[in-house]
Amino acid sequence: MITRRGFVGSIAAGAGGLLLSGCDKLNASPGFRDVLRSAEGLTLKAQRLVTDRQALAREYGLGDISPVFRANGNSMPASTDYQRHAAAGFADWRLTIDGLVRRPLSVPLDRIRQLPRRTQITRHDCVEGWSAIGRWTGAPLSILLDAAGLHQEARFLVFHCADSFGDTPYYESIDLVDAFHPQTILAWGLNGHPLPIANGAPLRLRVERQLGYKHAKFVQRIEAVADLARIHGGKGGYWEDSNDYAWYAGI
Ligand SMILES: Nc1nc2c(c(=O)[nH]1)N[C@H]1C(S)=C(S)[C@@H](COP(=O)(O)O)O[C@H]1N2
Ligand SMILES: [Mo]
Repeated sequence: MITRRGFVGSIAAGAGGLLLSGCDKLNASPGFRDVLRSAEGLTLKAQRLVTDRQALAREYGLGDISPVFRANGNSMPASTDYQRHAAAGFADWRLTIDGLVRRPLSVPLDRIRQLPRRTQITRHDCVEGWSAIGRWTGAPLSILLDAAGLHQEARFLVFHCADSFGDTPYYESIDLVDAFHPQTILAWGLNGHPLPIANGAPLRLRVERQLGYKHAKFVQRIEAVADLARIHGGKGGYWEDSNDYAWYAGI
């Protein structure tokens, strides 16, 4: 469900006071229409695959929420920069959106919280064999992408995170079908509270049609790219590069 709180104003200083149209119908967003247009040349079979991928993940009721949403992987980034932000309640945290975009953005966390929000109760499935149901609230990623304006060549989004395993930062990537999926949000709330650090504060990706490791926590930068070859090991994500996990982890 999308609810609109207050006005939808200019999104970021970096964009010189860009105004959002504030469309409640995300399917009408220019970015999403680009994705569909690019599907026009596809065969019927390929079109069906794209259509399947636009289906919604199941949403649950309030009574289904897990008493504890377990934290997995890194639960506290080690960087002093991150810990300084955490100590300050992320008051000066900004999300960078750059790469193949017309208007690179540096968006204050507050602005992201003021955008139209979406709340969804979904089940998270980790490959390690556990699941949990949580109520996520955040900004639809499509709104931010439309504000940044993807270049025609952009085909993937890379999420650069604030945490690392050893010397390697965590990163993940998705294609534009998932990027503009209505349930794909940058979540800042879990179960009615600010997103806990262990679950990826201040912003974490929810990409509900895919397995847990695709849901990047501690997101600080989103980079639009034409291909994944030059991103770290070239397979599109930390686990993909280090342990050969599948890049597309659909459920
Ligand atoms: N930045 C970052 N994102 C991450 C991870 C991580 O270690 N670092 N772990 C992944 C894995 S394997 C899972 S199952 C989920 C866990 O999310 P949770 O801690 O909210 O349960 O986050 C994913 N995203
Ligand atoms: Mo996981």
